[in-house]
Amino acid sequence: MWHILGAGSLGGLWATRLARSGVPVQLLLRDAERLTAYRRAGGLTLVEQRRAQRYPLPAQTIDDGEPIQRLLLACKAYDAEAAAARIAPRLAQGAEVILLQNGLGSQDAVAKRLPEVRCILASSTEGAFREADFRVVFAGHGHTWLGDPLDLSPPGWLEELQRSGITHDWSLDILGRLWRKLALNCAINPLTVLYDCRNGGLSDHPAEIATLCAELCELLQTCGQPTAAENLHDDVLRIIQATAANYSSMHQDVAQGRRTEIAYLLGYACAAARRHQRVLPHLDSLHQRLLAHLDRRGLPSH
Ligand code: NAD
Ligand code: KPL
Repeated sequence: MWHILGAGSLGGLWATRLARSGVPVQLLLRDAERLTAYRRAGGLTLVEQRRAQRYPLPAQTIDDGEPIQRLLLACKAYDAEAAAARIAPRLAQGAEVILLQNGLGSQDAVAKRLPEVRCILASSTEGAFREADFRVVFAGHGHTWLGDPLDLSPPGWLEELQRSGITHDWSLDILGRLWRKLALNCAINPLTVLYDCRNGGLSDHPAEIATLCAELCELLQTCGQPTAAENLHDDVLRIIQATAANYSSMHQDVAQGRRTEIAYLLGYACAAARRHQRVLPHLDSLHQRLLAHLDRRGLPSH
């Protein structure tokens, strides 16, 4: 049984695909009010290639008593620690928790809250968004890497992901994967917010991108992640081209007045540089400009 906390975009995408391949899932909703709204909606709807299909998956509140053996934590990075603390009493001996959060920082916070369970970290390039409450649109196929820096042995249930069409690999260097994605997101997302442009609009700012990539590479080396630094600049330019017509996830968050995950991306990068007493002036200035921008829009800085 997969318990899935967070019936949002990625949680919904995982829950519906697991369930339709015959894997038992149970959704965990915030409170009785959300559970009532879910039941009124008649289940979770997944929209794929413009075709909508409703899945009446079983759901309960996060405070229900049933013990949990396998949990997919599918909330935003800024909600992960509080959600973990709330679910902790339900986790069975030897439970596994899969952390789907982007960026870095939330995984350590969750692991500290749950010292008795195995935390498996994930990094995903899949794309999904919520069109309405309990209605998720599968926007872009991608890949998910899973791994556990403390125990390199793959769990037996990866086969269930395969069967469900969740394309994935077990990574022996999941921290390197997460650092690489963080660096890509730091090089692209904040600038798309500040210049209010699609990813392709960054082609007009080659020098700024190059300087940021150089500082991000320096940071990755300093933090013991040299592999994550390899060809970073080339990869950033490739992604800008390949996703030229898209708005970055951070741009979408800001445009829709939603809280961003800045503290787990650029905020985490700048804090890591400070911890290692590295001066990275362009990264720092980008962080300050982004914080000021969010503040002007009344959005939180954490
Ligand atoms: P989302 O906002 O669509 O969904 C999160 C859900 O978690 C929401 O429904 C929210 O109500 C729920 N939640 C939060 N706290 C809860 C609690 N205590 N109890 C019950 N439910 C709770 O977010 P998302 O887009 O699915 O993103 C999740 C993570 O995955 C983020 O870190 C994001 O960066 C990452 N990610 C998302 C995508 C994507 O395409 N959406 C792609 C790659 C990575
Ligand atoms: O992952 C992304 C996002 O929008 O968050 C891209 C644009 C691919 C890289 O930053």
